[in-house]
Amino acid sequence: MLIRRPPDIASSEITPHSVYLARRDILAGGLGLALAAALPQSRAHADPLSAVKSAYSTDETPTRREDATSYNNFYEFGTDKADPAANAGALKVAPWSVKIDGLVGKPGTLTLEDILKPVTLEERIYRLRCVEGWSMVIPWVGFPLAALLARVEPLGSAKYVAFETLVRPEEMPGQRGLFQPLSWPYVEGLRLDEAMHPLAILATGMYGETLPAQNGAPLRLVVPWKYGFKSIKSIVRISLVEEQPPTTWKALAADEYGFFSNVNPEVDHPRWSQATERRIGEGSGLFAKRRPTLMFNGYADQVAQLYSGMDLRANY
Ligand SMILES: Nc1nc2c(c(=O)[nH]1)N[C@H]1C(S)=C(S)[C@@H](COP(=O)(O)O)O[C@H]1N2
Ligand SMILES: [Mo]
Repeated sequence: MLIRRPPDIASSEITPHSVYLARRDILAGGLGLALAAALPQSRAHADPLSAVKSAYSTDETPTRREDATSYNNFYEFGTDKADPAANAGALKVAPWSVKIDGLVGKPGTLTLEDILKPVTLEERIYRLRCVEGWSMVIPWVGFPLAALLARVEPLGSAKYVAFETLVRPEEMPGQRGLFQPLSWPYVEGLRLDEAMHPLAILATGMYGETLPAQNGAPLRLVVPWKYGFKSIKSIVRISLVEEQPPTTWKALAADEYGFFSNVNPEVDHPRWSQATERRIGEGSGLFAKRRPTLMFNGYADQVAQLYSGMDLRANY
């Protein structure tokens, strides 16, 4: 694998300065949830986060923002963990629109502003568990994917949701040149009932600020009970479909990465154990602590029923 050392660029230089959202007032939502969103005008003048935690948040200590924004997987910007932070500043995130098509009553292309207008953003602290054995705890700012899907009115024949990332080689160095680690666009998918689960969110921010490009600006999926690669970044298309859609990592190595990719400490990756994980920020090298990995990444109470009766070894 080609490894390049990226130039050292301060994170303040690579954060998009555009801001899509004005500060919103804290609202009390249904089900006793306190929902809120407050996004700063820019990183340099970041307002303190006044959002109230969603009922779906963990109370674990968040990973340091510097770690969550400098140790990334976003192969469109390179395969090294430092590449996205070094290269993603070139991504133009405004204007942005998402095509929503397939088996829906109301297909169309929505701008990011259209998508966000009717939603109330919530702060939700979720674990993101990567398949290679590391995890982070990130305060996301987002809204349930179900809210967007309901707006476009899925037809009865829709069984899966397919997602696509931007293809723009001029801005994405991983999409040009001799070494192309993946085929583009990066694609992912969920079963419709998984996509409608309230834990599945579309995030537009983290740490009370708009998403840094390296974390998937301006809109990315977060599915906290699945391995990290399901959480597709910089989404430009969402399609409702009848058949299970192709997914990037399964297309590359189907014996290693399945469609479901639920975090499961009992089902090893063919090349490594999935029983433990390293929490980013908790020591490194010889001093790295390892934690036991939890079934469904700790969200079993909420999501296990989605898979009742399924053989999770066969459906990895
Ligand atoms: N488009 C796109 N989305 C992607 C990836 C990618 O390479 N391209 N990498 C995935 C993987 S493997 C992980 S672990 C997470 C990492 O998200 P983070 O960098 O915000 O922690 O993004 C996922 N989403
Ligand atoms: Mo990953």
